[in-house]
Amino acid sequence: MASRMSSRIAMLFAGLLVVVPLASPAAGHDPQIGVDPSTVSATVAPGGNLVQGKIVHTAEVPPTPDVVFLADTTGSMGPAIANVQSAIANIMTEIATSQPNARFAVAEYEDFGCGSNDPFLLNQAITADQTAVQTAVNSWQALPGEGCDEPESQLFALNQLATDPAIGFRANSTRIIAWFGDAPGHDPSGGITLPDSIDALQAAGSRVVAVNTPTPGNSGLDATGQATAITTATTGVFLDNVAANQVSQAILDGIQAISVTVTPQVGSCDAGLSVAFNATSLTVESGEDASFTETISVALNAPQGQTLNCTVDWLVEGALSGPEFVQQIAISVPDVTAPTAQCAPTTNPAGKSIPQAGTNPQSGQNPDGFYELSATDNVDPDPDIFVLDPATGTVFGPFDSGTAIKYTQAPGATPNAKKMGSGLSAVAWHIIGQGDAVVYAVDDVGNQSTPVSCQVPPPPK
Ligand SMILES: [Ca+2]
Ligand SMILES: [Ca+2]
Ligand SMILES: [Ca+2]
Repeated sequence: MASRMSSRIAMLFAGLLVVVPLASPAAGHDPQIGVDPSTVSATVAPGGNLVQGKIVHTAEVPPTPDVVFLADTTGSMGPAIANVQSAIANIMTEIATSQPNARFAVAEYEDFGCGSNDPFLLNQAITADQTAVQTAVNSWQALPGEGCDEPESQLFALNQLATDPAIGFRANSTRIIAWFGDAPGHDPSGGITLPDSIDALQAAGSRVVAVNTPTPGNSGLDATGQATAITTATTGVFLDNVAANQVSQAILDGIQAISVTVTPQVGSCDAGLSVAFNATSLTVESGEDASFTETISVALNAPQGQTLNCTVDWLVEGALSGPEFVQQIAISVPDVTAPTAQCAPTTNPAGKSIPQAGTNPQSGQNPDGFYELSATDNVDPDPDIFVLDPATGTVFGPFDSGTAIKYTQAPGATPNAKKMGSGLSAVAWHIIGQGDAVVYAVDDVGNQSTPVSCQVPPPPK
């Protein structure tokens, strides 16, 4: 607002000074950012799942910030402007420490129809050059009489910041307007109403941090509810009744209090693996933690004996801020499927087919059976095959798939196995047992097949 009696204002201002303790720096905030844990390595059976907590530590400042410092530079604003001029370097350091790609711009407003006053002035477009920003902020002047009547032109100024390409916002930045003043705005101002201004700010995706600093004789930034309406509509922050010597701290506090939305985005997952979350997204104050519950599921038909991989990008404000926000999932799916064993009649070493083993003990067939042992498994290319004499419990093996055996059922005999012949084409073993042979296979993780019988006819009469 205007001020023609600066000495009187200064006295009144001094009487209103409130000592506010400096905020302790980032108390309680974990300096680590990113998703925790960032890797998941586990074994989950087909049809199973793994449920675990997932914490996303957000940075103190929203990602890729483009921050515009916007000041009411009319007559009453001198002490607040002086405070910001003295601390702007520290504000930028704090912001850039959290987000090294931060950029800044500087603008001011006074009023329409008030002499040479600027209803809006872009002092410095978006830049990474902090010295240029300091210089621009230093150019702010609150001269006695500037502003004329109490309301000023902030609605017009905010609309300009939302719509003028000259500001230079980056395409994927978090647009933050850090605005401080002591008086409400004309509505309309330069033809811009409060709803016009809000619409433009929303369309631009700008977040407004508003700091109201009381000065004598002024009704405040939010006197007509504009600051509340604008900060609410832009998911910003309103800080009320901030003493002039605390405005810079309030600007920083407000920027660090802007909410951010954290959204898990599942990248490419191997077939059979899926990831779900208890919430599509969560919104927290920047610098705070977003706590999700993650459920990793392995499909019943997932490939066994393999490690399935998946990545999850934890987006903050819709963008991936860095590798700390990428989660890697590696799920080992165990082989839970038993092999299948076969005991197929084969030829004797002379190449002569033997009669099929009969079920009729009186059939008079050959007492010896020639069999090829074989097994197949979903994972193990070479399951172990065992031959069991169920009458005595004697187990022979392991044998490789493709092994040919001669099995003789000899009730009363001592079970034994003798190597015979050589080479895969020959019958490799002669096994004697008291009962019909039973064959089963075991894969390399211990799954055991259903046993199959190799029926041997009793000796002919
Ligand atoms: Ca001025
Ligand atoms: Ca005015
Ligand atoms: Ca298996």
